[in-house]
Amino acid sequence: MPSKPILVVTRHFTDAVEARIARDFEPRRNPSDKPLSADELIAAAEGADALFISPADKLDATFFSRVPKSVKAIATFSVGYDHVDLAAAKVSGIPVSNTPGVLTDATADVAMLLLLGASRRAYEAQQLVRSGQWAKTKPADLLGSQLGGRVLGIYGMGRIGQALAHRARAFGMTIHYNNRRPLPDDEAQGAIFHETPESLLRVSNFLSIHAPSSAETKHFLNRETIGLLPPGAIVVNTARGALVHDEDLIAALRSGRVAAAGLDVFEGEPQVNPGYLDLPNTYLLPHIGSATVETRTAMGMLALDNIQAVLDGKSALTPIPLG
Ligand code: 8YV
Repeated sequence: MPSKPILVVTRHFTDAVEARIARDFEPRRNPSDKPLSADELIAAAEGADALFISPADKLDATFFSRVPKSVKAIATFSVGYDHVDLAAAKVSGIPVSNTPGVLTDATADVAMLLLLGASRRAYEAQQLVRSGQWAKTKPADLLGSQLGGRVLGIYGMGRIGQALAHRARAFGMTIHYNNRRPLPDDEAQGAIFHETPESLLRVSNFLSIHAPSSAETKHFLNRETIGLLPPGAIVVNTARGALVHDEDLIAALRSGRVAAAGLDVFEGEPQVNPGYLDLPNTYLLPHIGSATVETRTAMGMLALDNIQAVLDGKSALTPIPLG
């Protein structure tokens, strides 16, 4: 029987994914489940056929200049690939794949949770219950703002943006969006296209960020763009922290220019700008957008399908476009 391919597995996954890894590969595991250093990843890759990585592994130009020749496939456990240097990946000739599609609903659910959590002051409300102060509340306390009848601006109308639009419509919101291109009518479902982000921001009582992280989108939400939002707007981010200039958003949350923010992602995470932590009008989550058993299993299975396909001499099912 031919030996199984050697697979470097940098994190621990759901039981079903782990069982498939054990069945189909000779795994080289990271016992600690903490992100590996660059040197540890290169050492683990020596003689391996493929790498199963996560966004915590930074595949930069140095990585691709050092990655052992034995490595024929790399799969990241994420739809986002801002941790991969695409130009260097292309030069290396190693196909890199991601996991689009399978985490759309889970992430849109969390965006909806953030819209509700931020608008209904869920953090303050939780604190009140847990601190035993509930009895002291008055009818005018903890008033939030309703979603129905308000405009939700979606910046980046890909799969997740569209899935959020679908949910938000059921809450009575009107959907506006900015995207590189307008969507066909059957995908737009009545959502109103804006040619520019600036035009979108001007009408967005609620803003949800769904664009990928890139040099162009870095700090998209900053003092200037926040200034275009209607006063008292609510901001939600489930995409990447780098799209938000933290100090500018924190200042706007302090002054009330932005009424509340719901954030699942942070620049430099797992570190969080401490300015967010003592603000009552923030609803903060630790990057749980895709964190359901079903979704994390589907992500792992797709990543393994991609690796298997490349090792079998085919294309990955969902390759990252390397240009
Ligand atoms: C992470 C994500 O992959 O898919 C993405 O781009 O950011 C998430 O799904 C997940 O948190 C595991 O690291």
